[in-house]
Amino acid sequence: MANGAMALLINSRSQNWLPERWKARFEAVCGDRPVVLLPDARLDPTEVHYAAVWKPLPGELAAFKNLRAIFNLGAGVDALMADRRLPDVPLVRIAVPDLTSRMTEYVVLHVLMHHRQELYLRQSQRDKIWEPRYQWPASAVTVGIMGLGTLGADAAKVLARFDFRVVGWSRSARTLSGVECFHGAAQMTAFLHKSNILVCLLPLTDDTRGILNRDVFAKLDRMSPLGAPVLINAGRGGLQKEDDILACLDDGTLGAASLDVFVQEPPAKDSRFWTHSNVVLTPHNAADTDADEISKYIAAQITRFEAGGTLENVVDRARGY
Ligand code: NDP
Ligand code: OXD
Repeated sequence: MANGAMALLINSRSQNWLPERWKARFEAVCGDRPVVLLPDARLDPTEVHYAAVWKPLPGELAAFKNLRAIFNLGAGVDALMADRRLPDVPLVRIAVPDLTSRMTEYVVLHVLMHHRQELYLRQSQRDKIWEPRYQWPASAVTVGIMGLGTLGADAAKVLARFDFRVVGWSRSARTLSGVECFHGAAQMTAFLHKSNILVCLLPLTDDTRGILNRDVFAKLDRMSPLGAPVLINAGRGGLQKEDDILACLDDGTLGAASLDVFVQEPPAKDSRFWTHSNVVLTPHNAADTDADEISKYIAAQITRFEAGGTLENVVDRARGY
């Protein structure tokens, strides 16, 4: 093949993905580069130069000896980082305005849901009770965002525009207008002490696994009109200690939680996350990836790369994100 092929590997167990639609979108933007949806027994693996993947099986990419780059069809690369046989070529993650806006919608929706007492109001409606509680201004509540990367920084900016007080926490020092920024382990407690609603948009790495635990929840500020703090996690399930979340909801350390991600997805049918009155559960769709936007993003990266330019949003494998 003159133009090395693009292999599309989408784990068919992933819900909400239509592999044929992705193939059609890639074909529309890849010019004369063949786009092959795997598995395809006719494909010679040595002809593949690029792979666009979502949760391939561990070791599956090792078959492609002439790969030049791997494009993850999502922002989080934890599943790929766990593959010990991942080819040593640039690994690119998704960072596009479309995905960022979707995540910001999710964060704003859930912050407002808790701030505007929607859990109480919906229950009141079901019980036919007309008992409004005082509605405090956004400026009385501090939203703490863990992870000030592509997604966290945008959510922080939009929440600040709503007049929430916004604080953020990252690995390295960041500066964001309207956001009080903290970084590193040494500043984590100071960050937590200020946060009433804790939003987690961290990647899952060796450093962040299990970071959402009782010790962290106990340090959140309880002095806002919300009373008990609220957790919103749209990062990854592996970031959270799920028994701690349930126990903290039960004993009032946490007032409520919005969870989009879980250690096991979907959670077991008998998991209390399905039925807990203070949990808002969504099925890992805070920010879906859009085939149109992402195929264009990847095709543009390949064109630039083949013209001698650099790939953008390449994962730093030592950091794990
Ligand atoms: P980025 O890589 O742009 O940002 C990651 C942020 O986390 C950075 O600010 C980084 O710090 C910070 N961080 C990483 N490790 C640590 C640490 N040990 N301590 C403190 N801060 C840390 O990622 P994105 O914003 O694009 O995405 C974040 C995550 O969101 C993804 O990894 C994915 O898991 C999840 N996601 C979930 C989706 C869903 O639908 N639920 C959809 C899309 C993404 P620094 O700035 O110093 O590098
Ligand atoms: C992602 C996701 O990482 O969908 O993009 O979770």
